[in-house]
Amino acid sequence: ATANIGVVGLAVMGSNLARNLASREGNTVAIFNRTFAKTEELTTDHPEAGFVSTSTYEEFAASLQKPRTAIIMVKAGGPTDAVINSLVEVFEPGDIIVDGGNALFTDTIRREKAVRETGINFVGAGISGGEEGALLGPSIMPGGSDASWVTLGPILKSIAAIAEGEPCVTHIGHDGAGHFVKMVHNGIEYADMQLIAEAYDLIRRGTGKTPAEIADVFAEWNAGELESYLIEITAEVLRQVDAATGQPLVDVILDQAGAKGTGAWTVQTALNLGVPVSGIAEAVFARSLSSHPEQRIISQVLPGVEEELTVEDTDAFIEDVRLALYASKIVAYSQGFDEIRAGAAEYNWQIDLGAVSKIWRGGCIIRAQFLNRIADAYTEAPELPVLLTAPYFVEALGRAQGAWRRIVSTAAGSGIPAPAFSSSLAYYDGLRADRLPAALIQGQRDFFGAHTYKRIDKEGTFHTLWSGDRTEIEAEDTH
Ligand code: NBP
Repeated sequence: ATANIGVVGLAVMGSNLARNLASREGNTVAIFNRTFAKTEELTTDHPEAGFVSTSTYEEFAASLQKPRTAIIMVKAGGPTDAVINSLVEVFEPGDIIVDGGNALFTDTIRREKAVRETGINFVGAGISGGEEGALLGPSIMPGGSDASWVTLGPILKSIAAIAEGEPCVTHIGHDGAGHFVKMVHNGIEYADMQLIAEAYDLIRRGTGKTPAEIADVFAEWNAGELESYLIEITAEVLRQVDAATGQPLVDVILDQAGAKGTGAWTVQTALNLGVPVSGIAEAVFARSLSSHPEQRIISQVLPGVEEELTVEDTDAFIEDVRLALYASKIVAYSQGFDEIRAGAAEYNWQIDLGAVSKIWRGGCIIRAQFLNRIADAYTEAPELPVLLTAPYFVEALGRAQGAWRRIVSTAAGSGIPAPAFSSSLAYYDGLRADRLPAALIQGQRDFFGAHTYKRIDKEGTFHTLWSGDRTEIEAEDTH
């Protein structure tokens, strides 16, 4: 046995992660892939890595020092189960199997339980940062047991991105906690991308600026409070010119957004938990709407507004869009952290929300300056019920709300869809409202289903005899 760590699955993520591991002092990396040709190719292409190439699971296990540690980077779902089953056969109690793929957290909970029964440790670890992150330093969100973390922690810290001197990895919580947090990370990523896209669309349609000119706007924003990887790459994409046509690339890309499912998982899970992640949901739905061309052709018969948006003061409008984007972004992150808080309560995970925001500052797709503010908020008030009520965000929202309202009403008045901007504002106003029309909904529910209601002026549960004499009676609480 010569290797201290192994990687199974050598597609783009696994290869890069294996190379990252091999580049760190003291690591010898055993590699295995179902199709051996890829293992050979990686070994040949990267002699500097000193990989221990293996062609069977038995050989892979024999090459690892005990307790063995192996990271799986294969397609989520059935392939992951197949690899886990093969490793369980050749590993021994005390060994550690890490799934670094994008597993659904409930699968991770199931797998952790099943593997634990064999005495082998199983850790579901969310890894973000795409192929470049895997190679140079991703943000890593491991779940699993405290015992596994003792062994795994130093290895993961050595390969993670570094943000402000700290490695972007922390033990998130037990069993599926890491994959849960990675899922919400991706949900927030969907919202962030949709908000940026809406900002671009409004500026383009409102000011007539070219994509290259709008790239300059984003580059400028990237020097301020919106500084983030997604804003930075937005400028790059907008500046790109298509070699074949000479057009801005963004104008020749088909406007139908794809998705691999983690955004939908975030929303499905939030629905189950009863957490209003409306901004994230709108971002997922906006991608679905875009990818139904048959419905969008039909929609050409739908009447719109007479006049196109024309903006008088371009600079002021762009500043309004920037503030609307910032405020909506605060809402999206607040909703995402709310989902993590609710998930932790539901699944009994002790998740340090401040630590989560810190490990997202580097390596991952949503890395941003702004995450420092979130970390500060949770340091000051770890039990904060809603992130956006932290003093810093209250001030920022107060500063932005005028612009935010102007932009949402401009979009509606001009027939420009801005679903994430609009729903974020509606969420904000929902939280602010002294009274919500939920009272009327309770009345309706009581009318047709005798679902009962509470009163603001006395204890108890009540029902109005709607089909009788409409007097009120005390009732059993049926919600
Ligand atoms: P893929 O998701 O494309 O998976 C390809 C790998 O899975 C290959 O090594 C393939 O082996 C292996 N595999 C399959 Br498919 N079925 C198998 C089976 N039954 N038994 C053993 N191996 C099997 O690779 P990827 O894009 O590198 O992603 C790896 C994981 O990382 C995924 O879970 C993904 O969701 C996650 N992730 C990806 C990114 C990204 O930016 N791509 C970012 C973050 C996380 P073969 O060579 O023999 O076909």
